[in-house]
Amino acid sequence: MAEERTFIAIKPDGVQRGLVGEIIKRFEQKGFKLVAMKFLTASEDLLKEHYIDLKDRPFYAGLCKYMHSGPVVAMVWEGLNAVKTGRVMLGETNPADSKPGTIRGDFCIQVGRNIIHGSDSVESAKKEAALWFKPEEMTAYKSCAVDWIYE
Ligand code: IDP
Ligand code: MG
Repeated sequence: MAEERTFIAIKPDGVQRGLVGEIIKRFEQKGFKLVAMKFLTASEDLLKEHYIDLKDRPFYAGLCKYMHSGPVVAMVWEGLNAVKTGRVMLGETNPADSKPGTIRGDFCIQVGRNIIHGSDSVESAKKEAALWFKPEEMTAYKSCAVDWIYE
């Protein structure tokens, strides 16, 4: 159970606004384990595939363009309920509905510039991690804090 993984990406606006450290800090401090991370400007093909479920939405093209407009920080984080808890830490899709204390609630205003992505299910987390990372880019190590985070 503590091995559940979620795919998190700091979007180009989060990078440009200097929020990379703040966002990584929140996942580290929560107790989640960093499994994989890279900094890249994602190709349009990768982004179209990443958001393929939204291909019929009117904002799909603009979303892919926004995500391609600069570098992103792609990450895989691991821990108990990492997917669901990750989504709680992000806040609602629309920052206007996100509570203070969440990443979107604290740092952004509009849905089209909501600074961070997080997988919405264990299944999509697996798909997304495999899309963004090669198997050899996923690390394997034991966190020294694990026995102090889990009972
Ligand atoms: P999520 O990121 O919270 O999972 P999704 O519905 O999967 O939300 O949408 C993916 C992304 O598409 C959102 O994070 C946001 O960047 C963008 N998006 C969603 N709805 C709109 C919209 O109405 N206008 C513009 N962009 C949107
Ligand atoms: Mg989504």
